Amino acid sequence: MATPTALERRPATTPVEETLRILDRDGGLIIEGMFPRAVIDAMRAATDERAEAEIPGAATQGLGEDGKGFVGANTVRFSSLGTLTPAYFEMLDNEVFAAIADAVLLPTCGSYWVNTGQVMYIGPGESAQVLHRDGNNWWEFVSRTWPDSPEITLSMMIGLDEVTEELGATRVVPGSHRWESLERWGDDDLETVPAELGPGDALVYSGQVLHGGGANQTADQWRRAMHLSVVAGWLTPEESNPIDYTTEELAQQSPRVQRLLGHRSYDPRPLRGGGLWLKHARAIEEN
Ligand SMILES: O=C(O)CCC(=O)C(=O)O
Repeated sequence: MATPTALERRPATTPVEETLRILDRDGGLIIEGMFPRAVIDAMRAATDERAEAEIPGAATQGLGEDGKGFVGANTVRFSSLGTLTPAYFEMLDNEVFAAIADAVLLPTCGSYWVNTGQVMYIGPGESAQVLHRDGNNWWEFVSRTWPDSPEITLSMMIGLDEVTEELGATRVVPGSHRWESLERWGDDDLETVPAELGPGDALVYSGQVLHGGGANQTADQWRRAMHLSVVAGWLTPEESNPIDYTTEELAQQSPRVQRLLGHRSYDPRPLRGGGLWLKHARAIEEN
């Protein structure tokens, strides 16, 4: 397949079947207007304030100094977003994303939960992030099953502001989710296309597609975006979301939000096997 020169863009009203068709073919697409502007504005106000207190380049994601090519030397990253603003819970309750994630992930799990909910503000002069597949977090599984790996994780990059190529829009290698070799890493210059976003637009992409944050080519502007991803409930997420919130703090949230944040147990249906993430041998919500 020839590499497309741009990712497909569709409005949030697009039937899920059409979204799934493009996702399956290219590995990612942009859904315009996925999140209401008021929610994005509330999120952005909270994250801008918090970003002021962060030291650029301080993120490590457990990778230490060697990981700067991944987390960035002039990039601000932080998580636990529901502790900053309730707008995060509204973002988690998004019906459009739920329909896509259900279709992509429920064939391989009874339920899924948040993998990562993280602000990624790329600073002026930052170089491009190394291209990677989000599914490689579960390398022991993916490396044994590739190229027939089932989908286990689904991700979004969400614009909190205008995200242009110059500012460091995420770069995607369309079709790389179908490559035979997991060791082929893609060429930044030849094979990637930028996912430019407006506020509230989302790049939705398979955990199997190569992508990475773009270089910020400006001298004084930040790329304001956030990442939100989910993973099959039988896998350990990248972030320890459940311990960010008490049961009481999530009591008013929907069952979907409670489940996404690990305050409900894993329901194995319709698969065989017992429940997971139980408390006193009962589902958390029954305790
Ligand atoms: O910042 C971006 O555009 C992408 C970041 C990313 O893919 C990651 O850190 O896993």
